[in-house]
Amino acid sequence: MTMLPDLILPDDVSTLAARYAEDGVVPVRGLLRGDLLAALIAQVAAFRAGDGEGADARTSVKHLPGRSIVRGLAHRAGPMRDLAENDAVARFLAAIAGVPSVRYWNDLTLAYAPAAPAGESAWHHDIPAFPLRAQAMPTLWIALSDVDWDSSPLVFAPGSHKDGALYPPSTSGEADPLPGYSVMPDWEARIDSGEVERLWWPMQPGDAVVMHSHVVHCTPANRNEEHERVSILTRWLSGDAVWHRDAYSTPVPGIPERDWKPGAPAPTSFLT
Ligand SMILES: O=C(O)CCC(=O)C(=O)O
Repeated sequence: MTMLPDLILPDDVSTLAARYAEDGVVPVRGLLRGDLLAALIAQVAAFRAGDGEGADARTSVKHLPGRSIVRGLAHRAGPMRDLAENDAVARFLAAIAGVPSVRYWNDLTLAYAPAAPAGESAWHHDIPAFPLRAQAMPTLWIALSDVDWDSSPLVFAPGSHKDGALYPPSTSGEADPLPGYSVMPDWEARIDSGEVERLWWPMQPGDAVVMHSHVVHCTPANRNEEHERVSILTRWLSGDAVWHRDAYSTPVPGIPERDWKPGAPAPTSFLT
């Protein structure tokens, strides 16, 4: 196992696990610090500064209005890979998700440009885009910059994971979802009526949340004029994971569709 001395995993996992089960998301303050945090920030900055020079099928950068997305940094040697391969992180996430084990399968880094009117991410949950299904598919989200209400906080509808409903991706624009999917509720109306809470946290670099694959969330555009809002997301799977395919599934970068056979077991490692 790679030793990561600047990774601080809380001892009180059962309290975090209970909150994850109830809300579908739980904050973990000060997960990363010191040299590891600095190295991750530097790895993201270096890849972006080269504008993805040396990008390949697994590791790439894409610029959208108001935000940039780096995919698959864990496929390069460096701190993102150390995190993805770290046994203690995997055990921690498995304990929160209530399964015997999880393994890394995907990562992305998001940078919301300062004072960008575009770039928000509408209410959605992540599961429809995943080409995999498993008992547990937690995401470990880590802030690499300060986050406050004006700088693209991650906002949750707590408990929205509980009924197992599936909603189409916010980008699908479909009034008629696929069979098995429900029309996305109006979460703002539910929040305004008091039926659902608007849950978010100000963050410092190194603070994290663990989020359930079904919990509904959104990210407002970055209104802060001074600084970007940067986060990394690593995604994890329990041992029972199988491939899945429908019209909303998106591929895992670098894995050709011929290797993506619905119902077949997922690879034991996505970091080859
Ligand atoms: O704003 C973020 O960091 C996460 C955005 C998001 O919801 C997603 O990529 O699924």
